[in-house]
Amino acid sequence: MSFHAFNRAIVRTPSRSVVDGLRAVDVGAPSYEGVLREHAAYVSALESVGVSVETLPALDAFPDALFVEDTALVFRGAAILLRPGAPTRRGEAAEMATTLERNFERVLRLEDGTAEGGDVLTTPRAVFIGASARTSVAGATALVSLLAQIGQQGVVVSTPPNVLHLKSDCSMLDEEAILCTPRLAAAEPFPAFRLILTPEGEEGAANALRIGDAVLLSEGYPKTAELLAHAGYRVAILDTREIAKIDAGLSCMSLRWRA
Ligand code: CIR
Repeated sequence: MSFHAFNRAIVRTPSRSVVDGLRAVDVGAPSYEGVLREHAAYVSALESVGVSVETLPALDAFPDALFVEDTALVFRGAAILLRPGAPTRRGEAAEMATTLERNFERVLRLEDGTAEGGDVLTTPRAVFIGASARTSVAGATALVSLLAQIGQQGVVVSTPPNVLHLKSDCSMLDEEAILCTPRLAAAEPFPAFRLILTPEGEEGAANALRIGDAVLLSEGYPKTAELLAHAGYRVAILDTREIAKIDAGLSCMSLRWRA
């Protein structure tokens, strides 16, 4: 069974408050209707590759709560509830707890430091955790211990400076290959993997999502799309214009696993 053959996912409906979502640079608020549209297309893309999607209700108190990836790590039979580093997002983890308990036999909890799922790249060999402004070294270190309890090897690496999350700059393409920005690749964080580098000016394409036989890629990165198609991947393009205004891409809107 291949590594990306996920068949279950959890997503959360965007709330009207998404217009107040966090952003590093303010290029204007996303439109609520636009975010809803992008989210619906994303869910359809997951379903089209055979994923059964559980949709949680919108949380108006948490503008960024649709980015469920940041609240937890999920594996077959086990999940880890995280502690988001953004103060306005901390409460999102508690909102995910009962859903995890319903879906996983074991649910561990991060108790020290902070960590967001966007900083975690799960691969067949190791789980890479990027220390960042959102994921503290204490959080990353505590996460390594929790991962060991469920038979996973955690490796702490650095998220490049001024980059939101580790996975803003990389994503798994298959068991052996990672799509990666040159600035992250320069630190050689993934020595055992083949890297496909994003072309200059297309760093935003790196937060792609391999799911089933498709690589979901944000619209607006034609060189990356061509590169991946040429390398033999089936590329499915999704519009992320509105969520990109609040620094989001394709991995962040779901928690995915093979049940
Ligand atoms: C944030 O700053 O937390 C949100 N506006 C975007 C989170 C994106 N999360 C992700 O890529 N895992």
